[in-house]
Amino acid sequence: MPRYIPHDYRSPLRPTWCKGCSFYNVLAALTGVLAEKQIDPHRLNVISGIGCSSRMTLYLNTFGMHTIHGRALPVAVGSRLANPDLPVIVAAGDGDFFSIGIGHFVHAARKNFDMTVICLDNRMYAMTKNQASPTSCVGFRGTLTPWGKTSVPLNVLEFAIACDATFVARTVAGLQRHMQEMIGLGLGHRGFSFIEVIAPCRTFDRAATLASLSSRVVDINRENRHDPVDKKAALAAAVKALDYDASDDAPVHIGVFRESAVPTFEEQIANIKKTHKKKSSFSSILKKYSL
Ligand SMILES: Cc1ncc(C[n+]2csc(CCOP(=O)(O)OP(=O)(O)O)c2C)c(N)n1
Ligand code: SF4
Ligand SMILES: [Mg+2]
Repeated sequence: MPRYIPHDYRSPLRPTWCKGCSFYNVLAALTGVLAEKQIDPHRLNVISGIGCSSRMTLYLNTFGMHTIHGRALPVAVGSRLANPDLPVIVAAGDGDFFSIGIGHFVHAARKNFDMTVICLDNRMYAMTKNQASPTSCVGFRGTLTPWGKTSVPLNVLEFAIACDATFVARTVAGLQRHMQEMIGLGLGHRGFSFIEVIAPCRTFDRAATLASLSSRVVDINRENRHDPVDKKAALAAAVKALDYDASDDAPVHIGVFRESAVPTFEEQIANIKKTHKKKSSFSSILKKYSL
């Protein structure tokens, strides 16, 4: 008999998300995976930033911190350093990770901190009522771009692979089983795992529906036999990730784009501590530089 069912990971708070928001599906996938893996709620830390997506921590019954816009990753890094035995999930929006917080993403990925990073990508700032984000399409009309956004969208998969994230995957919020599979693989991966969940905003984006996005997915691992271990192949696959913007029936590529086995930051620090026994105190450092 399993000890936990998905409902056990839900807090008593009722989500304030709009009716039909795709984030409900992400919440269901997350609690589904946690139950599948029978993770103790008190053995998990879920960290978010600020945005509709970042309200995720409030609806979970685990440890968690709903932090500051763009600063979920530094807080997650702090949590990993303070208690490397406590697994960390970071859930936030495209604006949070790739606008204000993009610098943190580069270094957390590159250093390979062991955490599962889920980007709920609705390709806009929804909480502040419809502004363009780095992942919005060219021509996106929002409150601050009434004549259309001019810059090209950031391809977050290509970017994460370039930052040497050791696990990079994509799914769609309309595909419950696939979403659970990708989040589950990310949780099982040792190191920085990044999962983009395409999760459109029901209120400000009536064009991108979950039904349409889900109906045109191509699973790159099962259908294209993509090998995520090969970095060049991973980049080549990721370059095509935004091709689905071209037309309403263009394929949406999903699956594991990149996977590599590299020691985590935490493992490397533990190793250094083991092999370099000589302790140096803060006061001895100050003395060395006559401060
Ligand atoms: C430091 C700071 N800058 C700006 C804001 C205003 N703000 C709140 S949420 C948000 C954008 C949210 O976009 P995203 O992270 O994509 O989340 P979504 O609401 O789309 O899920 C902004 C700019 C803030 N709260 N704090
Ligand atoms: S504004 Fe959009 S993203 Fe935010 S809760 Fe409503 S539907 Fe979801
Ligand atoms: Mg967003």
